[in-house]
Amino acid sequence: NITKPNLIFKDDLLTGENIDRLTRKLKDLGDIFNDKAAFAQMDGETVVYDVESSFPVAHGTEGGLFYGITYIHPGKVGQEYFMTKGHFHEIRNRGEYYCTLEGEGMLLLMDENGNTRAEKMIPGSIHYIPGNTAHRTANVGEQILSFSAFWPSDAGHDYGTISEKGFSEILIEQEGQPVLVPNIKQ
Ligand code: S6P
Ligand code: ZN
Repeated sequence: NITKPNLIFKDDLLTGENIDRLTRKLKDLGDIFNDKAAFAQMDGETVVYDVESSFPVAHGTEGGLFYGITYIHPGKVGQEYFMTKGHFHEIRNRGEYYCTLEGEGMLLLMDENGNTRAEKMIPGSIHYIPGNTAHRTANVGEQILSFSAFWPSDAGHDYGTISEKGFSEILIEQEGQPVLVPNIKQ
C-alpha cells in the first residue's frame, strides 16, 4: 500500500539482480526512538520505512554510484516522527545527494563534532550531504515521504555510532510543528 512516484521511477526500472529491497519495522528500530513507554504501546510489526536500492557495481567499488528510493510512512512514536536509523558512511568523507519525490520531511545532518542541523524536504528539493556528516530523515507530514538518494559505491554504512549515541538533537512535534530539541540521551 505504498504510493510510488510514477512520474519518474517505474517498477520495471527497479527490477533485476542488483536490486535490493528492505523494510524496517518498529521492532527493528527499538534503539532510535526516545519515548520507550510510547514505543512499548505500539505494534512492532508496523512498517516505518522501505528502501529499494540499485547496486549496478559491487559494494566497495571505487568510482561507482548507487541509487535508492526510501519511502517513510507517516507516524510518530510519542512526539517523535517516524524516521530512518541514520548513519555515517564507513568511509567518512563520502558525500551523498537526496532529492525529495513526494511528501514532507526533514533531513537531519550531524557533523563529527555533534552539531546537528535540519533541512526541510518538499517535492523537488535537492539536498547535498557533505562527507563526515551523519544523516537521518523524518516524515513530518501525513502521507508517505519518498526521496531518491545517490551515493558512492565505496561509501559503506556505519550504523553503530548513531545506534549508540543517537543524534545530538531529536525532531519532535510541538504544537503541530516539527522542532529540534537537545537529545537528553547524550
Ligand atoms: C544510503 C542512503 C539511503 C538510506 C535510507 C535508509 O547511503 O543514505 O538510501 O540508506 O534512506 O536510511 P538508513 O539510515 O536506515 O540507511
Ligand atoms: Zn547515506
